[in-house]
Order: sequence, then C-alpha cells, then structure tokens
Amino acid sequence: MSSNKDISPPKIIKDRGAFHPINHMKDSIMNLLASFGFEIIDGPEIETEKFNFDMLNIKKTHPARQMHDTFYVENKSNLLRTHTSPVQIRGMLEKSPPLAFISGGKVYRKDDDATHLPMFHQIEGILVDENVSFAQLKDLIYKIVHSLFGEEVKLRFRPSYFPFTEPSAEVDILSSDGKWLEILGCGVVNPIVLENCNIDSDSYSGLAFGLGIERIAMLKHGVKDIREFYKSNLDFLCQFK
Ligand code: 2NL
Repeated sequence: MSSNKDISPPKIIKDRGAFHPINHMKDSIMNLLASFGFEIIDGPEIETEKFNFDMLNIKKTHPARQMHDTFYVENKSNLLRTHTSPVQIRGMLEKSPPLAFISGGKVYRKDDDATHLPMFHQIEGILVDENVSFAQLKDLIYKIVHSLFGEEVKLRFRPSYFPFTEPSAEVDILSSDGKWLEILGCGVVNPIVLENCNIDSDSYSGLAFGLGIERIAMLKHGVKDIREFYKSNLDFLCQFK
C-alpha cells in the first residue's frame, strides 16, 4: 500500500441555496416601507389599457403606449403591465382614504441593453390623506434613501414630468466619484388620477414614488450590466449571499 494515499473523507458540500439578489433587494425595500406603515398589495401582471394607462392620465397619444414600447397581448385588448401603478389604482378603487399602499413585482417594456431589460422589477408606493404635501414626500424619500444608502449620502430633487404626478421629481444620489445618479421618481399625485379613482381631490391629496429594483441593486453593488442578474452564473450570483 502506498504511503501517500489520500485517506481524507469526501468533501462535504456546504453550499446552500440563497435568495436571488433582486428578490433579496425587493424584500428588504418592501420590509423597510412596511415598517413605515405601508400596506403591501398585489395585482395582475396582465393588465388592460384602462388600468395601465387611462386611469393614470397617460393619454392615448403617449409614446409609452406604442407597440415598440409596450408588449400587447390578445389583439391589443390586454398588455403586460409597464409599471406597478395599476396595482395602486385597483387598491384606491377598493378602499377609501386615508390609505398607504406599496406594490412590487415584475414589469415589462420593449427594451434590451446594458441598463434596460424587457422584464425588470419595480416598487411603487402611494399615500393619500388630507393635506398631504410635497414636504411630506421629501421627508419620506430622505428616510428611504438614507436607509438604503446610509445616512451620509447626499441627494437632490430634480424637477421632472410624469402624467400621474404634479409636481414631479427625480431623485439623484451623489456617487463617490462625484457623479449624480438617478435612483427614483416621485411626485404629488395628479388630482385627475384621484378623481379617476372616485377620491375627492378637494378633500384629499397624495404622494407617490416608484423605483427600479435592478437599478438600485446595480448602484449598491457596482454592477455595470443589468443582464448579469439573469445569466444564472453562480460565480456572479453567489457574491451576494
Ligand atoms: C419611476 C417613476 C413613479 C409613481 C411612480 C404613481 C402611481 C399612482 C399615482 C401616481 Cl397610482 N403615481 N406612481 C409616481 C411617480 C413616479 O415612478 O421613475 N419609476 C422607476
């Protein structure tokens, strides 16, 4: 018998499964918002033009509706939701204010490059009550961004436009190399949207925000290409365990 025979026992494989980094990020943001008092609601991924566009004041001529941006199914009568907002519309039709909802999940757009995918994940929040103001929105966004990126991070509100909010803003954070990076969009809910949901816009106002989960994960982990998340490459995915 040779003296250099390896008598060690076979390797015990200790690698266990883990959450996908996008699901992990989704859960931590949802838990944070739930801790602020937002109620988690869900809705269908196959939607109608009414809930995905009309109710949100997105006009028939809006470019986002065109065949090259939206995935239509069944002869254009249905579509794959392009954002999670229709879930909140359904929530507002079901309940009356004061209300505070968050919804998160898959959304679909005809995009495909290093920073955009045809399927990505979004989280949106909406709060409707008496006397809700832009100041309250700013306070909430500061709390969210500071929890996500640390208390020291610098942020700025940049005027923007969405058909469903007025005024609207996009929020940027200052990266370590001095660049402003967009992380979310937000605004005061357009009274037209409240009225569409049978909410009296003289008595109530709202704030809303939306963020892309892949985008937040890319910024937090320094991932340069969004497609990395969906290649099932274990060397890449296991870095986030
Ligand atoms: C973005 C911007 C946003 C909302 C989403 C919203 C929903 C309802 C009414 C009003 Cl039902 N607003 N959602 C508002 C502002 C911005 O998302 O850039 N997301 C990635």
